[in-house]
Amino acid sequence: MNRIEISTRPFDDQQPGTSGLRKKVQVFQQPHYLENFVQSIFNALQDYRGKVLVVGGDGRYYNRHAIQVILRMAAANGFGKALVGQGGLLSTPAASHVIRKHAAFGGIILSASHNPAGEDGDFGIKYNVDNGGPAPERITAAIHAETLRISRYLTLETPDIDLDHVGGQPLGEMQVEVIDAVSDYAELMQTLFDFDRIHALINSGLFSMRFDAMHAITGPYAVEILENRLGVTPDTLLNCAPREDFGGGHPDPNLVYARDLVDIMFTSHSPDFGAASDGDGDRNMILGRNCFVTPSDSLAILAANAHLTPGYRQGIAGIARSMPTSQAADRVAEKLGIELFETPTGWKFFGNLLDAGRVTLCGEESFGTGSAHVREKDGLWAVLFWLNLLAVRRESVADILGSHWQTYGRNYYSRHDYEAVDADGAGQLMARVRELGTSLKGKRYAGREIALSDDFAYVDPIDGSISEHQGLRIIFTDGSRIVLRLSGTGTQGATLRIYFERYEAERERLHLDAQQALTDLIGVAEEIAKIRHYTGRDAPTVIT
Ligand code: G16
Repeated sequence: MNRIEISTRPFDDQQPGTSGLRKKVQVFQQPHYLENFVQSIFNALQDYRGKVLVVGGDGRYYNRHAIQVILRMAAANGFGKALVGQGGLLSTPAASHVIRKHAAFGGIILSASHNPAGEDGDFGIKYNVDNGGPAPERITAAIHAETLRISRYLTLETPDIDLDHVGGQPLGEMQVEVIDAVSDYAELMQTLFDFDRIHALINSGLFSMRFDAMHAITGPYAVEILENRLGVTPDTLLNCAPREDFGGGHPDPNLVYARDLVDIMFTSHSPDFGAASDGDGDRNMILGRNCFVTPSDSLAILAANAHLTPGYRQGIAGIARSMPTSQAADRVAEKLGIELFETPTGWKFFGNLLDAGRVTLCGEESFGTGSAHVREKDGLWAVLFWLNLLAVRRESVADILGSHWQTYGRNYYSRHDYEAVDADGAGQLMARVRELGTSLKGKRYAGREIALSDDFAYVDPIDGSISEHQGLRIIFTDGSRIVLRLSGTGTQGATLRIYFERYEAERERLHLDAQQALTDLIGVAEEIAKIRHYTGRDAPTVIT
């Protein structure tokens, strides 16, 4: 079994984005492209010889090939052991759990999350560190620097290894262990939530639900937990057989891309509870009968009710949310007397706060919610959390949402996405608003006065690192906000995200349509940023 050194040249487009490197499959299929990035990861790391690397992905097209490449390279570079999910499959939260449980050195996760898959779809790769979470910016920057100076990579000349049977096999001097990560993950969930109570609710005859895995990685986990352990009937679970092309769909659990589930949930005979997860299992969408819970509200409700679950009965230390996420959770934190942190978009920014024990729950408007149990957001965890609340409170999702607003008021919230727009136009739009900057302060739009207009920067309270240019904020004196960002996860042109938020405390105004409640702010964003002009679009691609 020969270790070989292959000469290569740098690619200039391997800068990790919000969550690793995401590109079209064809880009990854260029000779040496994947290998360059993997070697650059290893080059950016130190002291990993003989240690354990976790490898797995969301099962999309190119997953199996990439895993064979990575395993050979890990062996050639001196890792002692690789833990691989059976079939090459690991949901992102399960990968995080495996890294932590086995005290691995780190992990390589193959996923482009919610982006479509297949030969013409997207692929992605990211590195997670030993706490189980995405590599912080100092490491992703070092990886990027390595991609720009790489001249050779190391691999082995060996046949493919068997990924489908649990057990160990040697690969050069490295041991490969194929593991059943589904049961590990299910057991972790059982320590956090009251499975007996959820089982009783599900089998009470008074409750019905649907879960949509969108043909992606969560399917096997949902079957094991919801069906085998909690007793839902098989027809409750939709699209639970993972496919390499995710059934041709766009596995992003939101009101547009999870349309089949949304249609089921918005009739007079809908089930009581509906939920979906994304390509790699870290996102979630929560629905009730004729009712959508925004991810921002979901975070606030989980925080306010955490004491009703066994895993969080002792209380939560603090809450972190990304800056564009609504401030609904802030009100809960205030009432509970705990800390609230506002971080840039990207789960990697939660890692230090979780490790330091400063926060227990984290959430993002981008359909991500999670806790200190792993260092990734976790789709099924959020579903089980909601089921636990429903089992204890025995109220409908809409009633839980309504009573939350009665107590805390409502943060009306929406995100408008302009997907795959011309990158130059989007850049010009952002430059325009950035230039307007502080000159907007004191100006009045739609009866509101601008209190602050800036480019969000974050100083990590644990390690002092600074992250700048994390989104343009226009904040009004009444607390309403417009935020503009360019997505760091798209693979085509640019995706412009505009976030709108305003707070309402009047009890009789808590049940308006969100778009109507935000009409003024939507108009102000057009007036300031000239969105139609710069994007060439009349309307957003996706409204959530
Ligand atoms: C990733 C990150 C999230 C982020 C989301 C959207 O999620 O892990 O933290 O909120 O992308 O990022 P952007 O607005 O830059 O597109 P995922 O589920 O795609 O891995």
